[in-house]
Formats: sequence, C-alpha cells, structure tokens
Amino acid sequence: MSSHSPEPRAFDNSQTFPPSPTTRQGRGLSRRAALIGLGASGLGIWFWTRSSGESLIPALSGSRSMTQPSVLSSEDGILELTLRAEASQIPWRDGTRFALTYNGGTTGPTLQIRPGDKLIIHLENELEEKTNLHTHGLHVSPEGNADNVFVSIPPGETFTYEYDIPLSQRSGMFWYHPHDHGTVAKQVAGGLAGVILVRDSLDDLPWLAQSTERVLVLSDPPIGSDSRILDVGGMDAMAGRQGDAVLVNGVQAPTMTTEVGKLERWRMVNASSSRYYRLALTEHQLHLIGTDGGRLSEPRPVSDLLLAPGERIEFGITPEKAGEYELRALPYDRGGMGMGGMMGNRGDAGGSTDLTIAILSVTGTGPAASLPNQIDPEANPGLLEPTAKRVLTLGMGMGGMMGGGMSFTIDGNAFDGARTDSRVRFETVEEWEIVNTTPMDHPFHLHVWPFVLANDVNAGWKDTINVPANRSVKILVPFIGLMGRTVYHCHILDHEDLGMMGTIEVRES
Ligand SMILES: [Cu+2]
Repeated sequence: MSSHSPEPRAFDNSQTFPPSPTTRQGRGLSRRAALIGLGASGLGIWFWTRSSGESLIPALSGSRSMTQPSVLSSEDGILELTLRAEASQIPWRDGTRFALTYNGGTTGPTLQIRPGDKLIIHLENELEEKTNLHTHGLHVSPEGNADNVFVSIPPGETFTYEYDIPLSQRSGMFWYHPHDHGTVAKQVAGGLAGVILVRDSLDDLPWLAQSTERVLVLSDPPIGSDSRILDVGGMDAMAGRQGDAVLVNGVQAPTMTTEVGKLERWRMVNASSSRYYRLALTEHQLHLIGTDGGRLSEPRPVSDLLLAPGERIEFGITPEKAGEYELRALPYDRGGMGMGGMMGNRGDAGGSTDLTIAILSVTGTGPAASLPNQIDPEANPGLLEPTAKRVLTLGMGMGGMMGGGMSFTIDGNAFDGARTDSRVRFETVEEWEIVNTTPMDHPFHLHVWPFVLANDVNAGWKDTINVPANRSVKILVPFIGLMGRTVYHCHILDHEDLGMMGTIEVRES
C-alpha cells in the first residue's frame, strides 16, 4: 500500500527484478527527458524516457457539476438491453467532439445486477470496423456467447451476449469495453466503456446504503472533430497512447458537492487506454474500502493510490470541514520510450499526469462521518496453498510491426489466438510470478478468475495488477467455479493490440 513514498504504487507488491540501478535512476528522472542506455536489459538499444511536458487541454474556469452515467437495473433476475456502438458527435465545451459511444452517451449506461441474475446484451455494431464486448472482472463463462473475447462482430451486425451471473459473484464494480484484438486501444480511447455494479446484501448495510455513492469513470480521450483522432503512430502505440484531456464521466474537472458529516463513497475505474492516475485528495486521507473484485474486510487508510488502466477502487471519504478540495492525479512515471513525445506527437507515454481530476466542495459544520471497522467479513481468501507455480515474462523485442518496430510479448510470443499458452487444471490454486523485463510499467489483467497478491493476500481481490518496470509481482489464483479458454494481457491496450496477450485454458484434466 503506498503512502507518500518515493516509488508510489498501488500495493507494495513487487520484488526487484533484477536489481537495476541504471533503470531505477532513469525512473527517478521524473521531470525531464533523459537518455538512458539499457544495454543490460539485453535489448541493446536506447530508449528515451520522459515524464512530463505533454500538453493536456486545461479545464475551463467555472464549475461544472459531476454527472452520473444513466443506470439500468435488473428486474426479477434479468437485465436485458441493447448497446449500440457507433461514432457520434457529443457535447464538448461550446461545440461538439468526435467520440465512439454506447447508446450515444459519453459513458455507456451503468448496469446494475445481482448474483444469480441473467444479463442479456444485444450488441449492435454500427462502427466501421469489427468490435465485441468484454465484461471486465465478472466471474462468468468465457465461452459461447458469454464473455468470449474470441467473438468478432462485423460492422452492421448484432450479436447477443448472455451472461449467467453466478451466486458466488462478489458485490463490486466491474466494467465493459471492446476486446477485439487489434482495435481495442482505439475503441476504448474513443469512448467505448461502461460500468457494471454487482450488488448483494452487503450493499444493503445501512452505512453503505446511506452514504453518497458516486461512479467515477476516468478517461482521457483524444479531442477532435473526426475519426482521424483515433489513428496514432507506431511510437505512440508502443508507448501507449494518451489523450488530450482527462475526464470524469465525460466532464473535465467536475465538482461534487457534499456536507460535513456525510460519507462520500467513490467507485472509480481507470477506463483510459494507457494513462495512469496516482490519486490523492487535498487535506484528506482516503479510505480504501474496495478493489477490483469487491470490498475489503476492513478499510485501509491511504494518502494516495495508483490506479492503472483497467483497475477499480472504492474510496470512503469523510470530510471534516467546509472547503474546496481537489481530487488530484499526482506525478507518477510509468516509464516509457518517449520518442513520440520528443517529436511532438500526440499521446506519448511515460508521462506523469499531474492535474486536478475533480473538485469536492464541502459545506456545513459538525462531526465528520465515520467508517465501520469491518466491511466485508468474507473478503479475505483464507489459506491458499498453490499446487503449481508459473512464471510469465512480459517483454519487448525487435521485429514486430512488419519488422519496423517492437513486438510486445509474453514469454517471447506475440498473441496468437489459435495457440494455447497456459493450461491449468480446474479447481487448483496457482502461484503466478509476472516478470516485467521492460523499462515500462505494464498492468497485467487475467480474465474470469480473480486473484490476490501473494505477499498481501488480504489486500483485496484483483483482476488487474500493475507490474512496475523491471520488477515482478506474485499473485495467487484460485481456478475455481468456471472452466474455459480465455486470455491474460497487458491493459495498456495498445500493448495488448501489439501482442502482449496470451491464452489460458482451464479444464478438469
Ligand atoms: Cu503494457
């Protein structure tokens, strides 16, 4: 868990791999471009690293209210809806901007479901290219017409997804977005994303039900008038594209209003293609109460927390006095290649995001709200004894992109959907060590089966975990509940499109 430490990260989960003073020094040069030789990495080439200097469009002065995406809730155990993916012009300042939308909104509708429900989504593809749908984090089948990333829906066609939400699905925040290999980064960057809230009896506890719940979808779209904004160069893709403005539910630096004594509960998802957010609230401690896969057993106070692409967190906030406070993204260097930025291209990575994401406006006086000591007594996994160990190595090599650039790999292989990379026996627990041999951070995401961190098993259920540059992370994965064939990948979505994805098949034998 990070507080104000020189190397902030979401969890203290990494072991140095290998100890690399050159790279650590490089990552520390957070305020200027630096040329660093990484011959020791075996790549034998030079990378630029860079962490600031990108020109995000500043927020206009004057306050804009926080909006919430529209909500669709299940009734009598079923939620059935149509999602129409299409190119749109949506409101932006005094005019409009180009975006890809679900049902025309800047954020797709929030889908509220309960364990045991059936979720039916008719996905209409009105885009000019193929697409599909992934229900990120849901413990549902990855096969057939459920959470099957190998489905590809041509333009003009409709596909009906059906998800049986198991009774074992934990209450939490999940999200949906396209996952058709090769087009994921541009479609998510264009705006295709929405939230899924799974609620159960935990959500009926008075302190939870009576608090002010807000969904905060963080995105950083490219801003422009037509679809050309979604075309980025090879360098930007390799770095991981970053957009032109940071938005919350489609609004730049919105204001949330509340009163002293009220408990604020913020459920945040990083729906950006590549951008990282190291979150802090001025003059406040944040209380982490939920992670990707649901609530913690007890709140964890943090001064700041890193939210990598794909990750979710739920914060409790207890304002003590009236005032205006800023939800900030603090500097964080995710490493990178930086050449695009040096040449003035759009969306270069590395890139420290240092700005105001939203404003909390507090009025009134009196005692602050309090959080209970215990949240979800069933959150902790108990004893997880791995029966197998597996090492996955995230790498970059020459020869990708038609020989002209880098290929992004896992265990030396770029993605091939026909190849099965990891075979796992159903109803076993595996320890996975995710080794990052590159000078950039990569958020690792496993579909279907949530995991915990090996060195802090009570830190909450996860499905996406940042693996810092030249470090490794160990996770424990119970492969229970569901069998099937699906994928794991880097959630810097350009890296996934460039090949940093592998396949996994879980069977009884
Ligand atoms: Cu990556």
